[in-house]
Amino acid sequence: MDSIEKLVPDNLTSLQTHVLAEEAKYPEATGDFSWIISAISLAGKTIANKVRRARLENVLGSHGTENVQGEVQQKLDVIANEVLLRCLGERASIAVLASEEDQEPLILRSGKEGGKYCVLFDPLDGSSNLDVAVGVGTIFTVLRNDPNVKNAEQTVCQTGVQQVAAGYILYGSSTILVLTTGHGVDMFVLDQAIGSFLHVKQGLRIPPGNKTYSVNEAYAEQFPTGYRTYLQWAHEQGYSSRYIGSMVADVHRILMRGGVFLYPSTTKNPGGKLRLLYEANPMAMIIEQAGGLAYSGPQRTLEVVPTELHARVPVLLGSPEEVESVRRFSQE
Ligand code: P6P
Repeated sequence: MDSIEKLVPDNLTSLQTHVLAEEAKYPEATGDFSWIISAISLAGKTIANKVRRARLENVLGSHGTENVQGEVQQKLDVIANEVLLRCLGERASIAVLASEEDQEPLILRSGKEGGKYCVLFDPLDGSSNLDVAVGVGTIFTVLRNDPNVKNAEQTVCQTGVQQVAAGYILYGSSTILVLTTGHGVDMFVLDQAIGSFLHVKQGLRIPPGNKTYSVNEAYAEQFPTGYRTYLQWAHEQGYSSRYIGSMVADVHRILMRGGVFLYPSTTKNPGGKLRLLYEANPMAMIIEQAGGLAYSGPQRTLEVVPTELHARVPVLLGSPEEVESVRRFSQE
């Protein structure tokens, strides 16, 4: 298209353009997966608008209920959850939807009825930061439905290596969508003027190292000894600390600049705080696809066998050099 005079400098490659172009590479593709990504995109745009208008529309603060995790639900947790369930619920290829906010998975249809995929998500991770306008996010993962497994929770309890796709939408100073389908990591930015996620980075790679760690040091006394020793070493090495307390924002910074994010097991959360299926696994897939590493205790996160939908794990992820520095001390 070089012949066309470039009077229009605008980026005209949208998420839809990119996903359909990827789909065209696979003759056997039916378009079902692309249709799911389109639903996630629509949900993300809707949630982004509600997040930005939260204080104006008086939807900040607690919804007055607790989720399955026993955490107080923010009004926007419930709103974001409903938006995702409605957008995805209309996709005929989805068998099961599962959310951090709901105890049980939502069964939409069987494999025989066309249910090819399962979509799991944390609708608004970090939502306790909303009232102070800190970046929050939606984390999602796509799995294949196993028609031979009748129990919905068993169907979604797949190891991270089985993920078809994973991504997040960061509602920050801009609205960023990061997506991997197992062939590298792509980044899109929402242009609100035209309502489209525009493709800004292809084949995103995490910097190999960066002397920055991201952890809630208030819990340091509760960490396993090796992690405390690592922190002492990092202080001596002149590391800087960056911690937002919103996983999507913290991990996005690590993806873009390098460094290491860690949420070890603590005496309060001996199995870790972050959820395996819809937080750790999607983030681990993205970080690995970008050339980084992700561990949960001694195991590669993507190989941890889930015991239940809301299973929690410790998380250590980031630049290879930085993750290995932690592992030298944690001896896991
Ligand atoms: P803490 C938010 O509640 C969250 O689930 C993640 O987004 C974040 O990384 C973590 O918990 C923060 O936990 O214990 O440091 O407040």
